[in-house]
Amino acid sequence: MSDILFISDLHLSMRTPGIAGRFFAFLANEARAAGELYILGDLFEAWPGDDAIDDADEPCNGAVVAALRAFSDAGGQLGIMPGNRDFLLGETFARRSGARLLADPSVVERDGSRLVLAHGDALCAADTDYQAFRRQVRDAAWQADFLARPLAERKALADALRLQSESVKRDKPPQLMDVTTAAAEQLLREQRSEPARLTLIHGHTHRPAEHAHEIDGERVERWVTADWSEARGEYLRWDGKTLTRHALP
Ligand SMILES: [Mn+2]
Repeated sequence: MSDILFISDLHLSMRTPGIAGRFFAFLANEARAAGELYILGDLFEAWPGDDAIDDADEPCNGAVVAALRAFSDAGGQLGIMPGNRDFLLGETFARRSGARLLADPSVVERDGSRLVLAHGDALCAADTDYQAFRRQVRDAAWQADFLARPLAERKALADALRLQSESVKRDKPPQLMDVTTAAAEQLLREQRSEPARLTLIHGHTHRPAEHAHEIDGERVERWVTADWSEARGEYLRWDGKTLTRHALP
């Protein structure tokens, strides 16, 4: 029985070579030894479309796809969920990296357990402005219109959106940008299927923690993955029974 590893929120870009270096080492070592890796959103800081893989101005993108490909070519099972930063990860990216693109939410059933996987942004239900924005950019017509623009224009738009979202975030109360208990419990109720034991794993909030919920009398754990920085990274390991949290220096 192989282990499953979970990471999220690396926010890879040219500006953070330390994170990319740690990720490449993690793929070649811990992830390859485990054999199965799920990336739960925001692997990239921004993703203007799959033609970004070959963008000569962003060599980090192609290097990441090559490292993912090396992992999957070596037999590694790779599932990647788009997050709110890289929601335009598409089939070309999946094919070239050897990854399976995961819907948000997704369920992994293993050893009598149901692991519910989400990025986490959809569960920040109190942030109604953000939820309206999320609906807009997840709309197929909006995405088709956006992807029809030249790459340089898409990159400029993505930069503008990022700067806008960072300035809006500074003005919002922190509790508004967290997962609400109601949204988490609604998702868990929808995904409950007896007798399997249920666990929710998500990222996005950059508030790594373990929370306990009670769903119809059953205790359910919600594990929040950590974001990575230049100084540190982290992954969760599922050994078939329990989750554990591991630091990467
Ligand atoms: Mn996110």
